[in-house]
Amino acid sequence: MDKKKRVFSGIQPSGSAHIGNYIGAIRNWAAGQEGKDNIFCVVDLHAITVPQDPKELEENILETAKIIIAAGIDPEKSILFVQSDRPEHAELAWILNCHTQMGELSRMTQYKEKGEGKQSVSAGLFDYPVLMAADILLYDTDEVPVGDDQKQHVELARDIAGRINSRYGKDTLVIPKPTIKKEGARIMSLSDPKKKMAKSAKGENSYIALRDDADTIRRKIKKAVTDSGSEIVYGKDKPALANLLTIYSAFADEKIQDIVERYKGKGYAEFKQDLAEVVVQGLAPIQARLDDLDNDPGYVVKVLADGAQKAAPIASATLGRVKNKIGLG
Ligand code: AQP
Repeated sequence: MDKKKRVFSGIQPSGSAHIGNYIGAIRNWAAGQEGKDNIFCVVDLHAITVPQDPKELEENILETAKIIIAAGIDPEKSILFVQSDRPEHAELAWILNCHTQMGELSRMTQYKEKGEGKQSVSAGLFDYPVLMAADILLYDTDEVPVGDDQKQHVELARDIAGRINSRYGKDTLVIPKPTIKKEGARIMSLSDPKKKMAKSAKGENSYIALRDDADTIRRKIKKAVTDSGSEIVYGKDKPALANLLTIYSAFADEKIQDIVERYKGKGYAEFKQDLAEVVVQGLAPIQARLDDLDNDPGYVVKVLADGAQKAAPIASATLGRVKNKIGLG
């Protein structure tokens, strides 16, 4: 029998997870759980590359784990753990650092975007992609389901692994590949369709958090910017509408073409009203599961503790193999 494909992906506990995280990543993790060997991680060491309030960070770590479970990750089928509970991530990251070029990291667009306009930027933010490479490579990962914004980082992980393999032997690291769904790979901000929807974005009207209640969702969608014109059409010249149609399509599980056809002759107001209801209904089961998890915080803590234990032998085997190969055995 063929060995199951190993899947690894992570999410930062850097604020309220939003529908971009869900459509671009978490729902695909949940949908692909069957028949694969899945590992999902709350990547808290990534979150501290920008300043965090310690108490909020602690709360966000648990909250992010709850979101992952509520959105469909089954701890019986997938390993779920917190990155800083496994010290192997930071140790492998150091080894990978010594095999990564400064020039490669300087080309990473997320670093440029997040550092833009800031007076000081941490070395951690610059080095973030190497830690991400360590997260992925530590688990002999075949597939990394991510949103489009993370593609460049997974490509870098492939390059680093390839370089290490050509130097120390091709069985040192497994070369992973990004798996990115075409639809919804980059959900854009509701207030500026040129920017991606992000947890750390300033205005809270720019994103819909998975915890937002029905009235908040309705208000945010009503306020969402639209393009010039009044017809419901999909096209590159209508980026705001294309984004709203993508969100509609994801939650209604309906093709964009069919939605456009149905709204022929109808205006933005009606479309937005319906979109809000589609999102409210789509998030309802996730929010119901979140309520259950809120009432049972001990459960999530236990899932994470078990997950860190299950991840341990995989992580230590890979780290040990790499150390042996490079002469640190
Ligand atoms: N707007 C998005 N559309 C589609 N997918 C997205 N992802 C993030 N934003 C979008 C995907 O969600 C997963 C987890 O992302 P992350 O938390 O690790 O980091 P991020 O990409 O930097 O996400 P945010 O929400 O923008 O957080 P902040 O503001 O803290 O940086 C990844 O697979 C990502 O591709």
